[in-house]
Amino acid sequence: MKEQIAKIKAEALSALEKAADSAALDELRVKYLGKKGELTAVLKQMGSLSAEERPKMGQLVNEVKASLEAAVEAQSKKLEAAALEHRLKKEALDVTVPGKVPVMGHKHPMYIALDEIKEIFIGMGFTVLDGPEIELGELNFDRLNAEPGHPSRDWSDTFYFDTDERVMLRSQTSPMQVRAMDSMELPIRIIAPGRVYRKDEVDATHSPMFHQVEGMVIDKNVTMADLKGTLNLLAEELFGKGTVTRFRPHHFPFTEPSCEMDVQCHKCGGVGCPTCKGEGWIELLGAGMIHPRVLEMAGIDPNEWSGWAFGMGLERTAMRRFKIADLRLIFENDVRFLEQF
Ligand code: 2NM
Repeated sequence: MKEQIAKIKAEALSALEKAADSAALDELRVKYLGKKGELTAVLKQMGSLSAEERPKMGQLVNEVKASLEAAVEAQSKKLEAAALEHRLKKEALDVTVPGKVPVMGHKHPMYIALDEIKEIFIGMGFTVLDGPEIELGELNFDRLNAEPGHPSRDWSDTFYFDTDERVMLRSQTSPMQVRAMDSMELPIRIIAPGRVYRKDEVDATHSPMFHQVEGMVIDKNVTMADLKGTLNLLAEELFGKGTVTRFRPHHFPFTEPSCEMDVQCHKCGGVGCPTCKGEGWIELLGAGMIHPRVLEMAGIDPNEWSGWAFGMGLERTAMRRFKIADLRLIFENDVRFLEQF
């Protein structure tokens, strides 16, 4: 019997040491130490022993049982440690691997130009206004002295929402000037950049949606000299110190007198070249003294207050600023083009 126990012990210890995982280990535990296990089977044979032998053998079995339990415990610890080691290796994170550089977008050239224009006017105390693109015909036309029948009100030029021409896509940002006159305290100095809509076919210089910056000053004793001084400063800030400008008479329904401002071509200095199409001058904006009727309709007394206003196309300004030949490039958002700015 002694030999049988010794054999079980040797066999069990060797098997336990080789258990590859916790399931195999558990199986071995049951096989040797379980209720129906080999040691229990030996204990059941104790009845055949003499009274002196029995306690000795009982003690031996208990010792073997204890050492096997210890071996199970030790192997279990070993397997756990190995599993942890394996997981740590598998889930290791190499923090020294270089990251993927994210592709950074950047400002669209037209918005670079707009931000420059905003900075120039903010520096002179102007407030930047934003407003609705879906506008009332009343604010877009009537309140700006464009009478019924005025060519700009034609259905071939304007996107109306209804047959009585009450609601439309704004064709200029001037309705924001009307909103400013209606809601702000005098004096007023504002600019209103934004999208405007006109029924034009797409080509190198036209788009049914484009961007404008308009601006307005209303104060006491404001004259054409203020208009010229301010817009000359804008031209110099945008195109460089010493930029030469000229003002030509023009007509707008909302200003009187009205003018257009040209910038002398920076390429040829006014001689004429492809950039200015041989003209020597490049048209930059329209402007004028706010028509007394426009002030009156806003409840502003034209005998007490006067003002000037201007409007410029943002795409065309950006095209000039960055020497872009085709308007469509501004809208296509081809990154190969945009990356150049
Ligand atoms: C232009 C040209 C000239 C203009 C006038 C006004 C208002 F509301 F004050 F009367 N806003 N914008 C104006 C004047 C716009 O765009 C070429």
